[in-house]
Amino acid sequence: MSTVPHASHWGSFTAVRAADGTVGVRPHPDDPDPSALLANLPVAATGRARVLRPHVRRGWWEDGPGPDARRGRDELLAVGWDELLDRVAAEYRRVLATDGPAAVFGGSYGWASAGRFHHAQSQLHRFLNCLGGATRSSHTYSHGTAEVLLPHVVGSLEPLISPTAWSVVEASTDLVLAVGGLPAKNAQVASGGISRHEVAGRLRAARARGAEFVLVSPQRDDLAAELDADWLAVVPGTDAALLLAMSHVLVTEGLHDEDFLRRCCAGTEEFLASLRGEDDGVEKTPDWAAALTGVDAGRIRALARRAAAGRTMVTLSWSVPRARYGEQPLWAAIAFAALLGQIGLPGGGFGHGYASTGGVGRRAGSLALPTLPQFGDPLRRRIPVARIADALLAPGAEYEVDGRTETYPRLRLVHWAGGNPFHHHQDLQRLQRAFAAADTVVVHEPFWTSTARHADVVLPSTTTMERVDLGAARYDDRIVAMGRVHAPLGEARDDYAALAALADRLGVGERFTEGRTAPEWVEHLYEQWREGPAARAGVEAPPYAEFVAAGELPLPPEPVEKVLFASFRADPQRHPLRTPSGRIELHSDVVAGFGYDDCPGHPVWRAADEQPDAAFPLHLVANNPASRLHSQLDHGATSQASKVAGREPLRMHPADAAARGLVAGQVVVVRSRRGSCLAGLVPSAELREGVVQMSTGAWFDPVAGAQAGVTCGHGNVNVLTTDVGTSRLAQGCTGQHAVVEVAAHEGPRPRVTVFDQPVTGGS
Ligand code: PGD
Repeated sequence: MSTVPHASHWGSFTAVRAADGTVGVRPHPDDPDPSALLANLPVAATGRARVLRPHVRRGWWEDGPGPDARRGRDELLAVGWDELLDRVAAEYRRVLATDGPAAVFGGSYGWASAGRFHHAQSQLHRFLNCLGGATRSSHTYSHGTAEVLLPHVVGSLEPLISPTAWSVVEASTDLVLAVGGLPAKNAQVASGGISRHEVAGRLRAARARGAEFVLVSPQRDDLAAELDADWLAVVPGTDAALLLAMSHVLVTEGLHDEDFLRRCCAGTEEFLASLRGEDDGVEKTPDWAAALTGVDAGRIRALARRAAAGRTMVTLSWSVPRARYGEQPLWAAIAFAALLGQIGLPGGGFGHGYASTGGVGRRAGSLALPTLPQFGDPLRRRIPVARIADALLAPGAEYEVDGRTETYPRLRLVHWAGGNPFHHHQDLQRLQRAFAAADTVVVHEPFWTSTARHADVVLPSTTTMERVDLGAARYDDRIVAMGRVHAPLGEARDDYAALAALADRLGVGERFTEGRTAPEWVEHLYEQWREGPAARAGVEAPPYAEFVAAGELPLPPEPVEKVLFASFRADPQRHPLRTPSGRIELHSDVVAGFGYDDCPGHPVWRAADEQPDAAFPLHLVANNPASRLHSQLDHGATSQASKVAGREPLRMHPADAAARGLVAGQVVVVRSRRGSCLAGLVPSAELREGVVQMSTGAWFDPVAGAQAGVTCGHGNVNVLTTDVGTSRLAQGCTGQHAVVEVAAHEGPRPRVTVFDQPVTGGS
């Protein structure tokens, strides 16, 4: 038996390898609340659903590159690394010679795996930068809307990256107003790694001290039951209306802080005029909001008064803006917090994304981490991350974003490593058409995800357990010496090795590798960090060999218990925000100047374009899963244990189930205007009536679906969602909501085949 320290996005752990090769995991002993997702990891070492050899799509191999609707349906051929990389290099030469680097899409969005050196996008971006760059993506699916809006409103991304520390909330907040909740499942995950899961403990301690919680969400279990929260079961997509009405109550009852508004905010008059209905003729009263949100007007009034009566932290989850007009609830939450006048005070104000990952609100280390140099992107051509299908389908088309009019480039070669767009993107049938428009799709993947199955070239990647690396993250309190747990399965190679071999063929091998092997790079990055940022910060880091022997290196805790915008509040003249006014912009002349009717110059409420109707009467909440990280290791033990009749579970209020004659455990078909999928029914009173919930991340299984007369036989929720941006301002992801109908599934039940090895031929 061997034991090896290791790290993942959902926790540090010790990998235990038995004599028969099986791998087990033991959580880090310092972790007070280890994640159940650790149990998904052992499947990676079994070979199930692993890409074990390089593969190529027959049509591409035999007929050459070009748009092809057979992508995703064609036969895959197992071929040798060398012959395949020769062909990929030839395709790179062709595309670069005819259309230049902008015709290569290297955005390659995705969470990939923990590990500073082997981080898949960093590897791919470095490789592409050696070749003159590529079209990349800007912002994220997680919080892309906030990334565009917040600079206009508060001048930075601080509320999202490093809001007031959890320890301050725990000690000082009287009322946590959690819009979108503080779901424990999301706090179990943090990009790059997390050694101690603390959020549940922080919340428990705050409650024990006397803090009270109010949950605004269509789902009651978006906040732990032990916190005794008052639950406002809003209609999905109406949070902005609720917050505007609560703002209206503060102003009409004189509960707003005029001094704070005068000193620290700009555009207050325009915002207040809009609350009075002077812009659209609609006064934003609690009665107005009650009809939209489904929350009684009396409760809205009472909540506004309660928020003004003590120290209130307004939190908005990252999920709420991930919907059409998602800019509005975020801006409305900031405006409500501004009216309360507690921004910059301990435990008051607002934060965006507490518990959306385990990192937000934890120590935000100022210490730079070991980082693979990228050389800089010479092209600097970006598309908004969630507009990938638009770009592939409409080269040359104009689109608007953040006040600019841009043009989509003609994308010929799509190169993806460390992401799963056939899980994460919306309207997957449209994405299939978009991928069909490319000349060539190259995917590096350890697993036969649906993205791998939609590629022309599939390069088998190692998993983290097959390589050494440095586990470190901005919010974590240690660096982990990630050890190699077992040898690569099949012919899998590190993404670094695959890209180095391709770089060699393209004449940039020496530049890409600088003559180092992967283990040499890991040691080099550590030593550079030890002698540079660590030494400058007074961190006594041992030499690499000693660090590896110890297994991890604790990092010093942050000295300050951060209060967001404390210095700004204390002296807005000396510490202005980086907005045009230097203050919090409740109305932005810049945004107003863009002239966007879908995102005017101050927070408003907009009804999503699609509303429930006779054909699709149910709201769907398509949120992140509890049983896996996104789509990662969907075939692992925890994720598989969550399935119902082998399908992704769909939760539905018992009254809605009864009205349709549906029972627990039944296989149902979920339909929207875009597509349909099978699911396993779970009746649950944790939901508001009229709302169903299904998590993202079940691997898209269109083959089985076609046999059953549905789009996906397994339950990938993104066959149901709409592929439109939040607004012309941010063009963010809107995957969180859709409208659907649910019915019993009749007829033969297709087998879920997406975890099987694909049927392949030989070249
Ligand atoms: P993951 O499943 O994490 O999803 O989308 P994302 O693409 O990040 O995909 C990571 C992939 O990287 C996996 O397939 C994994 O196997 C692969 N991988 C891991 N390690 C390596 C490696 O070392 N090398 C290579 N080559 N590959 C590796 C997540 C995205 O989904 C996000 S962040 C959000 S917040 C969105 N949320 C929603 C939502 O709320 N609702 C809907 N409907 N849709 C969403 N999609 C978005």
